[in-house]
Amino acid sequence: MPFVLPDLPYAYDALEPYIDAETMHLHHDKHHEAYRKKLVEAVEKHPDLGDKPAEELLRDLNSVPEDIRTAIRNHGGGYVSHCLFWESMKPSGGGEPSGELGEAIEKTFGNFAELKTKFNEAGTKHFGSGWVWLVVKDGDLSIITTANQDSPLSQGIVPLMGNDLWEHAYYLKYQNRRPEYLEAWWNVLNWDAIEERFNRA
Ligand code: MN3
Repeated sequence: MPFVLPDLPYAYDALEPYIDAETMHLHHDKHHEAYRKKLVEAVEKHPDLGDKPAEELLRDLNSVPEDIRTAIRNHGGGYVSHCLFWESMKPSGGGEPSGELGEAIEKTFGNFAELKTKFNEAGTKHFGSGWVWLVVKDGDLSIITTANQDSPLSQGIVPLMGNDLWEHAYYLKYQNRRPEYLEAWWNVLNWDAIEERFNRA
């Protein structure tokens, strides 16, 4: 099978109290697994796609055979974005990034607090399911949201970190209080991983 469900890089309850263990189990074991499974089913219809990484398929959706394009967009997007999501968090995370990413945040947003405010606002205002992202777009940092499981990669944009705005990501603990979940998320961010992504971008 070409696409595997990565193990969480920490225990299911490691992000408590910000993200509860039950949500992590459902989110990783059921939701992420469902995207992975449907991505595999789609790709299996076109053996000619070979072992192309999902990221590559998403970057060039127009070259994906039409009969599976929507499936790749939805389930490939879901598969890839969730891989990035788990890696962007860690127990006892949070704080502020330093180094070149820290400097770029100051240059673009003025300061870290402003990045956080703008990111949370964008995530709160986004209607329905989707993601809010910190990305590198045309060489600069930017905050965007995408609908459903659409990946920034399909717009030629490099995602550095993204928070999941689907209710499955927060409803058990936060119910309809999405802003509270968005605020709490900053306590579990793994800035080392995000900085590394920035340095590669
Ligand atoms: Mn999700």
